[in-house]
Amino acid sequence: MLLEGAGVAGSRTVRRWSLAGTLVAAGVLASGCSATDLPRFGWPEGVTDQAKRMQGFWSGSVIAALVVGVIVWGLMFWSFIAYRKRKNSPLYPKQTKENLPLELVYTAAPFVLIAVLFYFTVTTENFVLKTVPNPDVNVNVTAFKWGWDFSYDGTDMPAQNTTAQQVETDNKVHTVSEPTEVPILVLPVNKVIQYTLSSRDVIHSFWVPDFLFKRDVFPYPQQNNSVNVFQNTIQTTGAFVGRCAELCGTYHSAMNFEVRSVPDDVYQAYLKYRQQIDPATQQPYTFGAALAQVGKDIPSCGQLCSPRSYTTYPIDPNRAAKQASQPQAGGK
Ligand SMILES: [Cu+2]
Repeated sequence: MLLEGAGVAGSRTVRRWSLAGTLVAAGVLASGCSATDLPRFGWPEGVTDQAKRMQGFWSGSVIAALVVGVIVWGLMFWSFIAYRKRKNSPLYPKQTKENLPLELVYTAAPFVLIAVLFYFTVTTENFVLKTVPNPDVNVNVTAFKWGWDFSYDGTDMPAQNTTAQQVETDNKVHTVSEPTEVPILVLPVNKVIQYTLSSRDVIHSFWVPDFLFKRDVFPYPQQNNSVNVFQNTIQTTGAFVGRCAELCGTYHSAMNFEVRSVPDDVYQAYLKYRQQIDPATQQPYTFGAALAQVGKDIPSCGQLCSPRSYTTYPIDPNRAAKQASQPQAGGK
């Protein structure tokens, strides 16, 4: 009789808790909060749609883990207290075994947890890796020892272009690493950007920490069957440092670049200049000269049109140097 009473009280408690849980979930949904409004629990703040989605998944997973943790801790402390040794109590409390409902619960519950985590892992990963057929911008990223060559599809560089380190021999607008200059990859904000990666020599890795995403860059991606295309949408304007994340040789650490996420009118003006001859040099506008010119045309561009990178600076290739490389004047 006593046990039956406890069972009824127990199921009532369970019902109450699940009702409370449902109410909290409904409240969160009704308030219009999205997963990205949740606390980040140490997750860095990414700048792309994809990074935000990953953050939502991370926050949800941590909250789910905490809920499970609280339930487990609650059960632990409840049993410590409820079944503690009392005066005149028997040496051991009543031992329970072969309790089928209980065994079913603690076998099924972890499976449910894993299934839910698996579902959100797959849907988040699919979202991050999804590609649409017609991205707004196509950039080709070619890595080499030890720098980057960024080129824009659909652009046409004037014929005089002769960049010493240029990897591709096409007429596209190219931005290439120079020993004294960090290349700036100018991209429009809130547009779907497709990155097509390939390497001229060894394996490198394209990494922009603020994207919370990196992808190895292989030579001969087609022959290697490597998936060398990904897309993202940058949500905020700004400058974001980029690095090579695969140890690729002596000057691996010098493979810095900068992503400049700018409003669309600035991006269009930038590409327009890159496809014109700079009267000052009689050569096509370099990325720095084009940025400086756009900064004059569109003063609201401000620091975003700074001709030099300001999130990082070139590394001195002199091996005998006794000092760390220093930021350069007019940026970094
Ligand atoms: Cu590298």
